[in-house]
Amino acid sequence: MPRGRFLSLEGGEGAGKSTQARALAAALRERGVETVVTREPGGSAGAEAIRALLLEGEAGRWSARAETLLFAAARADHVEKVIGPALDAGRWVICDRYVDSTRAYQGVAGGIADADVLALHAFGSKGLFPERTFLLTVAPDIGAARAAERDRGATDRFASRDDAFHVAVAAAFATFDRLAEGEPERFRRIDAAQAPEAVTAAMLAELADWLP
Ligand code: T5A
Repeated sequence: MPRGRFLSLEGGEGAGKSTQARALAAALRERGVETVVTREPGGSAGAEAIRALLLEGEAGRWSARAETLLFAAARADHVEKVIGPALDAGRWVICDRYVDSTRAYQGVAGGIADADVLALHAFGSKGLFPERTFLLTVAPDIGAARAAERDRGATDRFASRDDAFHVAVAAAFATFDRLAEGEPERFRRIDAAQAPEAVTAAMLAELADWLP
């Protein structure tokens, strides 16, 4: 049984990651590829319990260090209980956010050193990285408008943070844009301002080398 492929979707708020995770999974299933869609934070029972700790409560509930540890703990459970077994069973896994989100939000935006995020990832999740990461790019104001329309006033701890945090997050993703240039085999930049069908088609084109 060949091991499945591990894909992740990253990008700013409202870029369309969840929409595209579902659409890409449907397109892969149509091609006969058994596909699991999952998300972070969360994705396993334990990680979903940690997600509630992370997304609920006031903005200053956790320090950046505590928050980084919680994300790493959630990911460790997710990898052990869901992602690893699915890949071992030959299924493809599409993960809506993964460790690059920690590198961007807690790392660049929260001031935690990338080396520390990666060291926690090496310990907690045995350093498992996706083979391909789609970086969905959209102007922050378009993403924010999409998310606001979807949420209609409801927010979580992350979405309710102040403008300075969101500017820092935009800077984080600009940094990863540059990082992606250094790792072109894994990262594929996708223009997420296009219509949803065009975004899905662009991701499929970037998987052409693996598709049956
Ligand atoms: N976080 C997460 C960290 O700080 N560190 C970490 O390590 C991790 C893993 C998670 C929060 O946690 C933080 C980052 C986040 O702040 P969440 O509730 O899981 O929060 O939500 P997000 O991942 O932030 O999801 P987003 O709000 O960014 O939304 P998506 O998934 O990018 O967008 P989606 O698909 O829900 O689409 C938004 C709206 O736009 C429409 C959709 O229909 C929807 O209404 N849309 C489009 N409209 C026009 N054209 C398109 N191409 C469209 N695509 C989607």
